[in-house]
Amino acid sequence: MMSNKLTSNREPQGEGKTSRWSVLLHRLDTVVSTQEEAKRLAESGASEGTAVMAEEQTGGRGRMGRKWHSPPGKGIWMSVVLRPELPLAATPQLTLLAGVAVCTAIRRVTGVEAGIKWPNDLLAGGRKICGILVESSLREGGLHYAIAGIGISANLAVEDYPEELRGVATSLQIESGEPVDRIELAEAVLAELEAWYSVYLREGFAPVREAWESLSVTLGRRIIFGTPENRGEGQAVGLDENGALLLQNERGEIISVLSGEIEII
Ligand code: BT5
Repeated sequence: MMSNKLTSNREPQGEGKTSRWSVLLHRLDTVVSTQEEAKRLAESGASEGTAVMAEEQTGGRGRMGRKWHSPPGKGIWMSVVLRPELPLAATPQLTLLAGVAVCTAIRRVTGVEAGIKWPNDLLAGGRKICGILVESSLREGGLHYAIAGIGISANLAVEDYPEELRGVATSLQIESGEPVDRIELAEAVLAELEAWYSVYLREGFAPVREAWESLSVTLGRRIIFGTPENRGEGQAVGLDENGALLLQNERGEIISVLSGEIEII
Protein backbone atom coordinates (compact mmCIF):
# COMPACT_ATOMS: atom_id res chain seq x y z
CA MET A 1 0.00 0.00 0.00
CA MET A 2 2.52 2.59 -1.11
CA SER A 3 1.26 6.16 -1.10
CA ASN A 4 2.79 9.07 -2.92
CA LYS A 5 3.92 10.75 0.25
CA LEU A 6 7.46 9.93 -0.69
CA THR A 7 10.64 11.33 0.75
CA SER A 8 11.25 13.44 3.74
CA ASN A 9 10.46 17.11 3.36
CA ARG A 10 13.80 18.23 4.73
CA GLU A 11 16.99 18.80 2.87
CA PRO A 12 20.24 17.52 4.35
CA GLN A 13 21.51 20.13 6.71
CA GLY A 14 25.14 20.66 5.90
CA GLU A 15 28.30 18.87 6.81
CA GLY A 16 28.39 16.76 9.89
CA LYS A 17 24.60 16.59 10.08
CA THR A 18 23.95 15.40 6.55
CA SER A 19 22.09 12.17 6.18
CA ARG A 20 21.99 11.05 2.59
CA TRP A 21 19.70 8.27 3.77
CA SER A 22 17.03 10.55 5.22
CA VAL A 23 16.41 11.84 1.71
CA LEU A 24 15.27 8.31 0.91
CA LEU A 25 12.68 8.17 3.70
CA HIS A 26 9.36 6.98 2.27
CA ARG A 27 6.41 7.90 4.47
CA LEU A 28 3.32 5.72 4.29
CA ASP A 29 0.00 5.64 6.09
CA THR A 30 -1.20 2.16 7.05
CA VAL A 31 0.74 -0.96 6.17
CA VAL A 32 0.77 -4.51 7.47
CA SER A 33 4.46 -4.25 8.29
CA THR A 34 7.16 -1.84 7.07
CA GLN A 35 9.41 -4.93 6.84
CA GLU A 36 7.32 -6.14 3.90
CA GLU A 37 7.32 -2.73 2.21
CA ALA A 38 11.09 -2.41 2.56
CA LYS A 39 11.57 -5.95 1.27
CA ARG A 40 9.50 -5.14 -1.77
CA LEU A 41 11.64 -2.07 -2.43
CA ALA A 42 14.86 -4.06 -1.88
CA GLU A 43 13.69 -6.76 -4.30
CA SER A 44 13.12 -4.11 -6.93
CA GLY A 45 16.63 -2.77 -6.51
CA ALA A 46 16.24 0.05 -3.95
CA SER A 47 19.56 1.44 -2.86
CA GLU A 48 21.10 1.05 0.55
CA GLY A 49 19.62 3.42 3.10
CA THR A 50 16.16 3.41 1.54
CA ALA A 51 13.81 3.63 4.51
CA VAL A 52 10.08 3.15 4.94
CA MET A 53 8.19 4.70 7.81
CA ALA A 54 4.48 4.10 8.42
CA GLU A 55 1.94 5.87 10.58
CA GLU A 56 0.41 2.54 11.53
CA GLN A 57 1.15 -1.17 11.20
CA THR A 58 -1.68 -3.65 11.35
CA GLY A 59 0.67 -6.63 11.54
CA GLY A 60 3.83 -5.19 13.12
CA ARG A 61 6.05 -8.05 14.18
CA GLY A 62 8.81 -8.84 16.61
CA ARG A 63 11.04 -11.89 16.75
CA MET A 64 9.85 -15.47 16.88
CA GLY A 65 6.30 -14.70 15.78
CA ARG A 66 5.72 -12.08 18.46
CA LYS A 67 3.64 -8.98 17.76
CA TRP A 68 4.78 -5.38 17.73
CA HIS A 69 2.04 -3.02 18.87
CA SER A 70 2.02 -0.15 16.31
CA PRO A 71 -0.95 2.20 16.81
CA PRO A 72 -1.46 5.07 14.32
CA GLY A 73 0.41 8.34 14.68
CA LYS A 74 2.24 7.39 17.86
CA GLY A 75 5.50 5.76 16.96
CA ILE A 76 8.38 5.42 14.59
CA TRP A 77 7.68 2.21 12.73
CA MET A 78 10.50 2.09 10.22
CA SER A 79 12.52 -0.36 8.10
CA VAL A 80 15.81 0.34 6.34
CA VAL A 81 17.40 -1.53 3.43
CA LEU A 82 21.06 -2.51 3.96
CA ARG A 83 23.29 -4.24 1.45
CA PRO A 84 26.52 -5.04 3.24
CA GLU A 85 28.98 -7.54 1.85
CA LEU A 86 29.20 -9.66 4.95
CA PRO A 87 29.58 -13.29 5.82
CA LEU A 88 26.28 -14.58 7.19
CA ALA A 89 27.82 -15.21 10.58
CA ALA A 90 28.33 -11.47 10.97
CA THR A 91 24.68 -10.46 10.52
CA PRO A 92 23.89 -10.41 14.28
CA GLN A 93 26.32 -7.49 14.41
CA LEU A 94 23.84 -5.42 12.39
CA THR A 95 21.31 -5.71 15.22
CA LEU A 96 23.87 -4.42 17.70
CA LEU A 97 24.91 -1.64 15.31
CA ALA A 98 21.29 -0.54 14.88
CA GLY A 99 20.89 -0.53 18.67
CA VAL A 100 23.86 1.81 19.06
CA ALA A 101 22.55 4.15 16.34
CA VAL A 102 19.00 4.32 17.72
CA CYS A 103 20.12 4.68 21.33
CA THR A 104 22.47 7.54 20.41
CA ALA A 105 19.76 9.31 18.41
CA ILE A 106 17.18 8.96 21.21
CA ARG A 107 19.57 10.36 23.79
CA ARG A 108 20.58 13.25 21.53
CA VAL A 109 17.10 14.29 20.40
CA THR A 110 15.04 13.61 23.55
CA GLY A 111 17.49 13.47 26.45
CA VAL A 112 15.87 10.18 27.56
CA GLU A 113 18.63 7.96 28.97
CA ALA A 114 17.80 4.87 26.96
CA GLY A 115 20.09 1.86 27.33
CA ILE A 116 20.55 -1.31 25.30
CA LYS A 117 19.52 -4.73 26.55
CA TRP A 118 21.23 -7.48 24.57
CA PRO A 119 20.57 -8.17 21.83
CA ASN A 120 17.77 -6.02 20.41
CA ASP A 121 15.87 -4.04 23.02
CA LEU A 122 16.21 -0.47 24.17
CA LEU A 123 14.98 0.17 27.68
CA ALA A 124 14.16 3.33 29.59
CA GLY A 125 13.25 3.26 33.24
CA GLY A 126 13.53 -0.55 33.09
CA ARG A 127 10.83 -0.87 30.40
CA LYS A 128 11.01 -1.44 26.68
CA ILE A 129 10.95 1.65 24.49
CA CYS A 130 12.30 0.26 21.23
CA GLY A 131 12.78 -3.09 19.53
CA ILE A 132 14.97 -3.96 16.58
CA LEU A 133 14.38 -6.76 14.10
CA VAL A 134 17.00 -7.46 11.43
CA GLU A 135 15.83 -9.87 8.73
CA SER A 136 18.21 -11.20 6.09
CA SER A 137 17.61 -12.32 2.55
CA LEU A 138 20.10 -14.80 1.19
CA ARG A 139 21.37 -15.39 -2.33
CA GLU A 140 23.88 -17.99 -3.45
CA GLY A 141 24.85 -18.75 0.11
CA GLY A 142 25.60 -15.10 0.89
CA LEU A 143 23.70 -12.10 2.17
CA HIS A 144 21.62 -10.47 -0.56
CA TYR A 145 20.25 -7.69 1.61
CA ALA A 146 19.15 -7.10 5.18
CA ILE A 147 16.15 -5.17 6.41
CA ALA A 148 16.68 -3.39 9.71
CA GLY A 149 13.30 -2.91 11.36
CA ILE A 150 13.16 -0.29 14.09
CA GLY A 151 10.14 0.27 16.31
CA ILE A 152 10.38 3.26 18.65
CA SER A 153 7.49 3.90 20.99
CA ALA A 154 7.58 7.67 20.77
CA ASN A 155 4.29 9.27 21.76
CA LEU A 156 2.23 6.46 23.22
CA ALA A 157 0.39 7.18 26.46
CA VAL A 158 -0.14 4.40 28.99
CA GLU A 159 -3.72 3.99 27.68
CA ASP A 160 -2.38 3.39 24.16
CA TYR A 161 -0.95 0.08 25.33
CA PRO A 162 -3.02 -3.04 25.81
CA GLU A 163 -3.22 -4.08 29.44
CA GLU A 164 -0.67 -6.88 29.07
CA LEU A 165 2.06 -4.54 27.81
CA ARG A 166 1.69 -1.80 30.42
CA GLY A 167 4.05 -3.44 32.85
CA VAL A 168 6.79 -4.09 30.31
CA ALA A 169 6.58 -1.24 27.77
CA THR A 170 6.99 2.52 28.00
CA SER A 171 7.41 5.43 25.55
CA LEU A 172 9.60 8.48 25.10
CA GLN A 173 6.63 10.67 25.97
CA ILE A 174 5.91 8.74 29.16
CA GLU A 175 9.59 8.93 30.17
CA SER A 176 10.26 12.58 29.29
CA GLY A 177 6.82 14.05 29.90
CA GLU A 178 6.63 15.63 26.46
CA PRO A 179 5.86 14.54 22.91
CA VAL A 180 8.71 13.99 20.51
CA ASP A 181 8.83 15.22 16.90
CA ARG A 182 8.76 11.84 15.15
CA ILE A 183 10.24 13.07 11.87
CA GLU A 184 13.10 14.82 13.62
CA LEU A 185 13.85 11.65 15.58
CA ALA A 186 13.48 9.38 12.52
CA GLU A 187 15.94 11.53 10.61
CA ALA A 188 18.37 11.51 13.55
CA VAL A 189 18.10 7.70 13.66
CA LEU A 190 18.86 7.48 9.95
CA ALA A 191 21.79 9.88 10.28
CA GLU A 192 23.25 7.85 13.18
CA LEU A 193 22.61 4.59 11.37
CA GLU A 194 24.36 5.84 8.27
CA ALA A 195 27.30 7.15 10.30
CA TRP A 196 27.74 3.96 12.37
CA TYR A 197 27.27 1.78 9.33
CA SER A 198 30.04 3.55 7.47
CA VAL A 199 32.34 3.26 10.50
CA TYR A 200 31.50 -0.46 10.57
CA LEU A 201 32.25 -0.99 6.88
CA ARG A 202 35.51 0.94 7.21
CA GLU A 203 36.83 -0.25 10.56
CA GLY A 204 34.93 -3.41 11.38
CA PHE A 205 32.93 -4.31 14.47
CA ALA A 206 35.41 -3.16 17.16
CA PRO A 207 34.25 0.52 17.40
CA VAL A 208 30.59 -0.57 17.35
CA ARG A 209 31.28 -3.06 20.10
CA GLU A 210 32.94 -0.40 22.23
CA ALA A 211 30.00 2.00 21.77
CA TRP A 212 27.52 -0.80 22.45
CA GLU A 213 29.27 -1.69 25.71
CA SER A 214 29.12 1.92 26.88
CA LEU A 215 25.35 2.17 26.14
CA SER A 216 24.48 -1.24 27.53
CA VAL A 217 22.26 -1.89 30.52
CA THR A 218 23.17 -5.58 30.35
CA LEU A 219 26.86 -5.54 31.26
CA GLY A 220 27.73 -6.17 34.86
CA ARG A 221 24.30 -7.68 35.55
CA ARG A 222 23.40 -11.27 36.40
CA ILE A 223 21.74 -12.95 33.46
CA ILE A 224 19.65 -16.07 32.92
CA PHE A 225 19.86 -17.39 29.39
CA GLY A 226 18.76 -20.31 27.26
CA THR A 227 15.57 -22.29 26.96
CA PRO A 228 13.47 -23.64 29.83
CA GLU A 229 15.07 -27.07 29.19
CA ASN A 230 18.59 -25.79 29.05
CA ARG A 231 19.11 -22.76 31.23
CA GLY A 232 22.27 -21.15 32.46
CA GLU A 233 23.27 -18.20 34.55
CA GLY A 234 26.20 -15.85 34.66
CA GLN A 235 27.38 -12.27 34.89
CA ALA A 236 27.49 -10.30 31.63
CA VAL A 237 31.09 -9.20 31.04
CA GLY A 238 31.18 -8.05 27.40
CA LEU A 239 30.68 -8.88 23.74
CA ASP A 240 32.97 -11.04 21.66
CA GLU A 241 34.18 -10.05 18.20
CA ASN A 242 31.03 -11.53 16.57
CA GLY A 243 28.59 -9.79 18.88
CA ALA A 244 27.87 -12.76 21.14
CA LEU A 245 27.22 -11.87 24.77
CA LEU A 246 29.95 -13.11 27.11
CA LEU A 247 28.90 -14.35 30.51
CA GLN A 248 31.06 -15.50 33.38
CA ASN A 249 29.61 -18.35 35.42
CA GLU A 250 30.23 -19.23 39.07
CA ARG A 251 33.20 -21.37 38.17
CA GLY A 252 34.81 -18.42 36.42
CA GLU A 253 34.28 -19.89 32.96
CA ILE A 254 33.32 -17.63 30.07
CA ILE A 255 30.25 -18.69 28.10
CA SER A 256 29.20 -17.01 24.87
CA VAL A 257 25.54 -16.60 23.99
CA LEU A 258 25.00 -15.85 20.32
CA SER A 259 21.23 -15.62 20.09
CA GLY A 260 18.00 -16.06 21.99
CA GLU A 261 16.45 -14.49 25.01
CA ILE A 262 18.07 -13.35 28.21
CA GLU A 263 16.59 -12.25 31.46
CA ILE A 264 18.32 -9.68 33.65
CA ILE A 265 18.04 -10.55 37.35
C1 BT5 B 1 11.35 -6.78 18.85
O1 BT5 B 1 10.88 -8.08 18.93
O2 BT5 B 1 11.60 -6.09 19.80
C2 BT5 B 1 11.47 -6.25 17.43
C3 BT5 B 1 10.40 -5.22 17.12
C4 BT5 B 1 10.60 -4.60 15.75
C5 BT5 B 1 9.46 -3.70 15.38
C6 BT5 B 1 9.71 -2.98 14.10
S1 BT5 B 1 8.55 -1.71 13.79
C7 BT5 B 1 9.12 -1.53 12.18
C8 BT5 B 1 9.39 -2.93 11.67
N1 BT5 B 1 8.17 -3.52 11.14
C9 BT5 B 1 7.80 -4.61 11.82
O3 BT5 B 1 6.79 -5.31 11.55
N2 BT5 B 1 8.66 -4.83 12.82
C10 BT5 B 1 9.73 -3.85 12.84
P1 BT5 B 1 10.88 -8.95 20.26
O4 BT5 B 1 12.23 -8.94 20.90
O5 BT5 B 1 10.32 -10.25 19.84
O6 BT5 B 1 9.91 -8.18 21.23
C11 BT5 B 1 8.51 -8.22 21.11
C12 BT5 B 1 7.92 -7.83 22.46
O7 BT5 B 1 8.05 -6.41 22.67
C13 BT5 B 1 6.42 -8.08 22.57
O8 BT5 B 1 6.16 -9.43 22.90
C14 BT5 B 1 6.02 -7.12 23.67
O9 BT5 B 1 6.35 -7.63 24.96
C15 BT5 B 1 6.93 -5.91 23.45
N3 BT5 B 1 6.26 -4.85 22.66
C16 BT5 B 1 5.36 -4.98 21.66
N4 BT5 B 1 5.02 -3.79 21.14
C17 BT5 B 1 5.71 -2.87 21.85
C18 BT5 B 1 5.79 -1.46 21.79
N5 BT5 B 1 5.10 -0.72 20.90
N6 BT5 B 1 6.63 -0.82 22.66
C19 BT5 B 1 7.36 -1.52 23.56
N7 BT5 B 1 7.31 -2.87 23.67
C20 BT5 B 1 6.50 -3.53 22.82
